[in-house]
Amino acid sequence: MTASLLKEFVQRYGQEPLLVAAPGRINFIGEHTDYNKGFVLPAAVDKRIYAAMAKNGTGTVNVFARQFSESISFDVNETQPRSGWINYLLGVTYYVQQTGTAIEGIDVLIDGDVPVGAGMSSSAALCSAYGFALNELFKLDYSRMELAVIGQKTEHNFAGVKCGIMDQFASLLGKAGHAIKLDCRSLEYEYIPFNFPEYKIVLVNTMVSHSLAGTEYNLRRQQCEEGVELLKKYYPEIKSLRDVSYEQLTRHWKEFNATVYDRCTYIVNENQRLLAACDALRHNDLPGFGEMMYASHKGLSKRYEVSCKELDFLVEKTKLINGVVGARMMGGGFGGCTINIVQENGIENFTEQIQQAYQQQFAKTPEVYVMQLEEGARIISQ
Ligand code: GAF
Repeated sequence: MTASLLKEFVQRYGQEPLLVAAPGRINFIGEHTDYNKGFVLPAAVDKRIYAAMAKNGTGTVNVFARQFSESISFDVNETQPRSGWINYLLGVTYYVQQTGTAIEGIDVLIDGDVPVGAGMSSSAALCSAYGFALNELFKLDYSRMELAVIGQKTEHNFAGVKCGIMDQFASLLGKAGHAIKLDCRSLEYEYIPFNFPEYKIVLVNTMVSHSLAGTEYNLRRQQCEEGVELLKKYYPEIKSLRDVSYEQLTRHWKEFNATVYDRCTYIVNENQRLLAACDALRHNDLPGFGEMMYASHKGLSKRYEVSCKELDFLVEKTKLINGVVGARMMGGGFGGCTINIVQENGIENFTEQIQQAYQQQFAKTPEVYVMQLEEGARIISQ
C-alpha cells in the first residue's frame, strides 16, 4: 500500500510527501473505563491509517481519502465542524494551532486498512496519523501524549463523541509485542509483554457497524456521572467511578435508579477485573486472563448494555470451540468486533466453526483477523 500511496501522491500533487502510519487498536479488557478515569489494557495492531502529506505554500488543506474516493478542501483557520470523516482533520488542524503555532496549507492523501465501524478505532488512527505528520512537517514539538489529547478533543468537539483517551493513546504509544496498562487519571502507563507464542489474538467482525454508538455512548457517560453525583454526597473525595468501591456502591443501592446502578456496578467491577487480568498476564496465567475476558463481556452485555445479539452470539459460540481461552466484545459496542485468544494450531478450526455458525444465524460471513501487536504512530518515509 505504501508504494502505491507515494506514487499516487506524486501524480496528484506533483511532489514527494512525508509518509506516516498510525495503527488501529485492540483492547484486551477495561471497556468504557477510560472516561471513568479507570484503567484500560489496549495495544496497537498491524492495521493502519496512512497519511502522506506535503506543504503546498497556500492556506488550504487539500485532502484525498482513497478509501472513499473523496476529495475535500478546507482553510487552515476553519473552526467549525462539518459532517463526516473530514471532521477528524478539521479538529486536529484546529487544536494543533491552539497553543499559538500557526500552520500553512498542505496536500494530504489518506488511506488505510483499519476496518471502519469495526471497533478498532479507525477514527483515532486517522487523527493520530494526521496529527503526527503535522507535528513532523511543522516541527510543532508536541509529545505523543499531547497528540493523543488533541485527537480526543477532536473526537469530543468535532465528531461529538465524548470518548476517553484509550484509542488515541494506544495508536500513538503502542509497543510491539506488548499490551499497555494505562491509568486514565494519572496517564501513567506500563508495557506488559503479551508473550504466548502458541496463542494468537483473533478478532471476529460482526459486520454490524456500530453506528448507534455515538448517542448511546454519551448516554453511558452521563449515567456514570449521575452515579458519581449521588455517591459524592456521602463520600466527597469521590471524583469519578474509579474512586468508588463495591462496598460503597452496594451500601447505597436503594437510592439509585436501577439502570444507573447497573452501569456503575459494571464499571466498578471492570476496573477490578482489569487489575486481576494484569496480574494474570504477569504470571503467564492465560486461562485466568481468559476468565476475566468472559466476565467482562457478561458485564458489558447485561449491566452496561452495550452489546448486541451478534456480539453475544459470537462470544457464546467460542465456549464450544476447542482452544479458545477467552472472548469478549471489544470497543464502544453495538457492533464491531469480538476479541478472542485462540490457540494457534486451532485457528483454522475456530475460523471455520465461527463463520459457519454466524452465517447460519445471521446470513452474513464475519471477517476474521489474526492480529500482531505493533509500534504506535511512526514515519514510514520522508
Ligand atoms: C470507544 C472510545 F473511543 C474509547 O475512549 C473507549 O471508551 C471505548 O469506546 C470503550 O472502552 O472506542
